[in-house]
Amino acid sequence: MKVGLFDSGLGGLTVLNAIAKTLKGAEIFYIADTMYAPYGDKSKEEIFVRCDKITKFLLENYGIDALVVACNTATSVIIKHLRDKFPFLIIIGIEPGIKPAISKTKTGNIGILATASTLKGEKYRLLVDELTKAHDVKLYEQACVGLVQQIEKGETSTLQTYDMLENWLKPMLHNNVDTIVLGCTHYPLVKNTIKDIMGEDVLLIDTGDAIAKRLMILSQNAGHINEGDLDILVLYTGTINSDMVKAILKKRKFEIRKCEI
Ligand code: DGN
Repeated sequence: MKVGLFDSGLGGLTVLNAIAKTLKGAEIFYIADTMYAPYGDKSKEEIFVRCDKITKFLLENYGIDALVVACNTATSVIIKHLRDKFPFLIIIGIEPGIKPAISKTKTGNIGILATASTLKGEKYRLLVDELTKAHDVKLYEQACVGLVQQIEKGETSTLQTYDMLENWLKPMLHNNVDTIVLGCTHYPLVKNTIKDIMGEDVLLIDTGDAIAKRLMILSQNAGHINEGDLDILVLYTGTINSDMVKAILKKRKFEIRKCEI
C-alpha cells in the first residue's frame, strides 16, 4: 500500500509516527510544504492550490492509494473540495478530537488549542455547535498564533515558547480545565511544555492514533497484508530542520530530500 501524507511542515510527522506504530509493509510519502508554511495565515484559495498540487504530485510520482491530510487547518478549510476533485482517491482528514475530550472530561471544562483558521473553519464551527447543544460542557478555545513557527524552529521547550503557552493556558488552569484538545498536528510536539504548565494530570487529546486506526481498517479492506518494513520518504519544499525530523521519527529509518511542487 502506498500512502501520501502532507502538512505545512513538521506537524504531520506526529501523525506519521502514529501510523508507523500499526501499519507494516507499506510505503509512506510525506510532504512538508515548508516553502508555503504556515497554512494558518493563507486564504482558502491559496491553501486549496497547494493541497491540489501536492495531491497531483503524490499521485503522478508515487501512485498513492490513500492520502492523509495530516493538517487540521487544511482539513478544516478544503477537504471537501479535495474529495470532490479526486473522488477515486481515499482521503482521510484530521479534526480536533472534541468528541473524545467530551467523553473523558470530569470537570466539563475543555480547552481547545488550534490555529486561527481551524477555529474559524465552517466544518469545525458546525461540529462545535452540534456537540455543545448535546452535551453540558464548556469549551475554552485558543488560537495559538506563532506556535507552529516556534516548533518549526525546534523551540519546543524554550522560555519564549513556555511564555506563549503559559499566557494561553493560565485562563484554562483557572477555569478548571482538565482536558485539552491538541487541534493542530504540531502541538503534540509541545506536550511536555503544556504539562509543565497545566500539571501532569491534564489529559491531552490528539487524533493521530484515530487516523492510524482508520487507515489500518481501509488497508485491511483493500486486502493489504500488514507485514514487513515500512519505507518512509520525507520530502520538503522549502527548508527543514532535519534534526527535528530525526527527533520526531525517533529510531525509524527514513530518507529525506528536497523537492519542487
Ligand atoms: N500542523 C498544521 C495543523 O494541524 O493545523 C499547522 C498548520 C499551519 O501551517 N499553521
